[in-house]
Amino acid sequence: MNRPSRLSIVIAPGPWDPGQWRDVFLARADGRPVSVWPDDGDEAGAAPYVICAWKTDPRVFEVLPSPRAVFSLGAGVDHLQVPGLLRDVPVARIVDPDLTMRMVEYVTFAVLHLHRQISRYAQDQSLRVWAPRFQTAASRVRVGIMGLGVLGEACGRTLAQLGFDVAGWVRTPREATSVQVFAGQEALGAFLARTEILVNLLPNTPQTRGLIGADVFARLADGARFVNVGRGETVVEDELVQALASGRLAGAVLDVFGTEPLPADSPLWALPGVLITPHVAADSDPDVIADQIIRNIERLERGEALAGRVDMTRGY
Ligand code: NDP
Ligand code: OXD
Repeated sequence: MNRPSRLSIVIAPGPWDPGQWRDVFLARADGRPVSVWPDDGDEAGAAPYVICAWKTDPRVFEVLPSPRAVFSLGAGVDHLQVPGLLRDVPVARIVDPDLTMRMVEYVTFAVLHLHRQISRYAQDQSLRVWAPRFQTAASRVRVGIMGLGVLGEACGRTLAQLGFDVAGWVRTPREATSVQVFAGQEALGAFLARTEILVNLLPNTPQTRGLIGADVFARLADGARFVNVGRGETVVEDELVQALASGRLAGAVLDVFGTEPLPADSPLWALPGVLITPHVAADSDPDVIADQIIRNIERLERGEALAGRVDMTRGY
């Protein structure tokens, strides 16, 4: 492939505001052509071009089949597992301290919300009831994070600093860092048995899809609670509802769902002890994301390796 001196930029922002993304890229494009698909039509990519995408209509990869690279506008790349996107096209994702810190904030909030029994106190307040309850120290609470990648590792470090007893579950064996590490299917049982607050930060891949269901909930420690910030597809939602309704899970903070927006008739909305947020745990800040992608485009133009490159056969 010839090295292009200047790449044009096609943004395919799916459900996100196209105007905002056009503006942030135009402000940094330094004369490179910028277009939005499908708004600017199928001619958008005057070759050579890259595509910057978020949950876009996969047709973009059929009408613009030869991008020099595809950039996810977020950390996840499951939305890029689509027919039409050729296997040999390099794909990169966002790995950024701004996004990581947002996730650390959210997960710390969610674990503290569950640990400090806040939904019970909120309910008491609504009834004007003054009812102090025994509070366990963080050091006596075992948190388990499924997925100790860029985000899970950072969340684990902060929770450990707050005193929680933190472990993580990963695919590939590695040395323990700031937290204890369990690796692979054979270690999953031991990891779950010790876990009182389970945090899901797994990507959505063929191996993780539907992984967290009744069997996982049954193996957690008594009184376990659940935080889902990874992907809804990794959880069997009916079995989550059942585990919460039966008391197997004592509470949950849920940010991601198999179907988003979460349908109005989902039983999850009304379950006591469940806090729901609309996939906002670690929003992408368009200015930060565009800066990072432009730096990657410059790398591509210089013939250098992309930062945040993803192995799409592994799926994350
Ligand atoms: P990384 O790719 O850095 O880390 C993924 C982690 O998951 C790794 O530790 C990996 O293990 C582990 N993993 C993957 N597959 C398996 C498996 N089959 N069994 C066990 N462990 C597995 O991802 P990030 O930390 O950057 O992001 C994680 C996910 O968070 C994203 O994919 C996205 O879905 C979600 N996210 C959600 C947001 C929100 O707002 N709710 C915002 C941003 C991201 P190993 O270390 O062995 O490779
Ligand atoms: C992401 C997300 O993957 O927002 O960045 O979920």
